[in-house]
Amino acid sequence: MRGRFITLEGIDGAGKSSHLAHLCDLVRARGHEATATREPGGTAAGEGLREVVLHHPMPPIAEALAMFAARSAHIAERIEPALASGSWVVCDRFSDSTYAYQCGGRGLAPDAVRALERLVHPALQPDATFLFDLDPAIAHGRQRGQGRDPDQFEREQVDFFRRVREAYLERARVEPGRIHVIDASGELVPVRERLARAFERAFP
Ligand code: Z5A
Repeated sequence: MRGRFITLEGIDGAGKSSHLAHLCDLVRARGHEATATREPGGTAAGEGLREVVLHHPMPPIAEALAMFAARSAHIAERIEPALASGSWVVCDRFSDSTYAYQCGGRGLAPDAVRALERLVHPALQPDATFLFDLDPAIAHGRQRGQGRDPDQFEREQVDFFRRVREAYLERARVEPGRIHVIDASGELVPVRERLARAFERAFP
């Protein structure tokens, strides 16, 4: 039986990467195989594109094209084969990120991203998306604690992340059945419990 496709979304530092392994455990506890992956990345070409796009500023449409180039390889080489084999795929970011960052954050017209979606994954959408929602000021504080050089997105100002967050929340308002908003404030354990409850709601 075909696996399910789950994506994690949120502004930088909202905590999604911290919960990816736990989400895979929830999937395995149901008796399914879990494949964890991320965007941009997940393939050799995708990881190469990730380096370019995180460290070389370019126009918003070029960023979107690079994200979808990486996504196209990712779908063909990893996501579709895993789903076809029955594995559930848990992916850190997918096309909602492009709407949130390139449209919400950078001002790209959503029609451009819709066109790329139709081209690159006309028949594939996540079965469920968990959106880690957090005040950008708190997320920024968490990231400062990581002690590594920020990439070009992480160097953006709080206003940029407010727009990204609003774009995410707008998508969740439009697609409440797919996008489950998780309050990502507070300690890791309560956030994990909220994620577990949202997982139960998404896959009863
Ligand atoms: N991007 C884009 O523009 N368009 C696209 O289409 C796609 C991506 C796909 C790379 O993504 C960048 O690409 C991203 C958007 C852009 N922007 N940036 N930068 P990424 O997913 O690789 O990078 P990220 O979102 O910045 O990941 P991150 O910094 O790892 O954020 P996170 O996954 O939300 O957070 P985390 O790593 O789980 O946690 C951050 C820190 O907070 C860490 O030290 C944790 O230990 C800590 N943390 C987590 N939860 C808590 C709680 N509850 N309390 C206290 N501390 C916590």
